Amino acid sequence: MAKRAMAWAHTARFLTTASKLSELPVSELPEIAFVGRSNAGKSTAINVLTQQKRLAFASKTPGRTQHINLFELGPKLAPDALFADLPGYGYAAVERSKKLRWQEVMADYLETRRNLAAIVVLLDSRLGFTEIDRNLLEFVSPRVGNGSVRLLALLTKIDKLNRRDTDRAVAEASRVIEQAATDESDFAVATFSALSRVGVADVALFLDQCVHPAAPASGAQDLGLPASA
Ligand SMILES: Nc1nc2c(ncn2[C@@H]2O[C@H](COP(=O)(O)OP(=O)(O)O)[C@@H](O)[C@H]2O)c(=O)[nH]1
Ligand SMILES: [Mg+2]
Repeated sequence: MAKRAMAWAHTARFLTTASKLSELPVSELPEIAFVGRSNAGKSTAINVLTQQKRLAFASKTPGRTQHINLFELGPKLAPDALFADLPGYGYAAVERSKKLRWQEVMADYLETRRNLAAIVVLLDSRLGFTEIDRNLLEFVSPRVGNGSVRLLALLTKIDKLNRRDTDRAVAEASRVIEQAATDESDFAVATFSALSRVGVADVALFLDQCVHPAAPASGAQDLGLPASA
């Protein structure tokens, strides 16, 4: 199962980039949005998940990618899903006016994008949900709560934490989600490391099942646990 899900994730290819919502193509394909603070490890995670080194530019300069980048997945002639890489938020050095504009674009996107099927929130496992991530969680929880959108909180850079701190980070993230969630079954927490590749298969499975819900569900139940950390 994981193998098939990972092979599917590897089919990702660049589709288009947009600096505002009106530039995004309307699509009926289920779309998975990747969001997170600048430097949370979003670009790295997308690159590892799709096994493509520079698909989402892992920029050394946080806050730079101020566009929504769309990637297409599935067979070339019959694409079955889209990934949307949203700009990182919370980077202090970004000009205030630009920041506000981007918060608006992102809020609009998360609220109105019709084909949105899942949101992956990337969190540096050493920081967990910061205030700005909690705001985002609260903002999207109505859409997640009504069952149309699923949410995965991904604790990144888990290689930086020992076992005990990993357990603590997972418990804390789960607690935050429980507070925001109306229906917990739409939320999941997973650990991730681009270095050790912990969680790569779990994320692929989660996303694959969001997009292909008829597929057998083995493995998805493990997502709440810091499995192989
Ligand atoms: N140790 C470790 N470092 C990571 C991991 N993922 C990302 N990083 C580092 O964290 C920094 C930010 O990563 P990046 O993917 O550019 O973050 P983004 O701003 O969210 O796109 C970079 O220096 C990465 O090398 C990980 O799994 N483990
Ligand atoms: Mg990035």
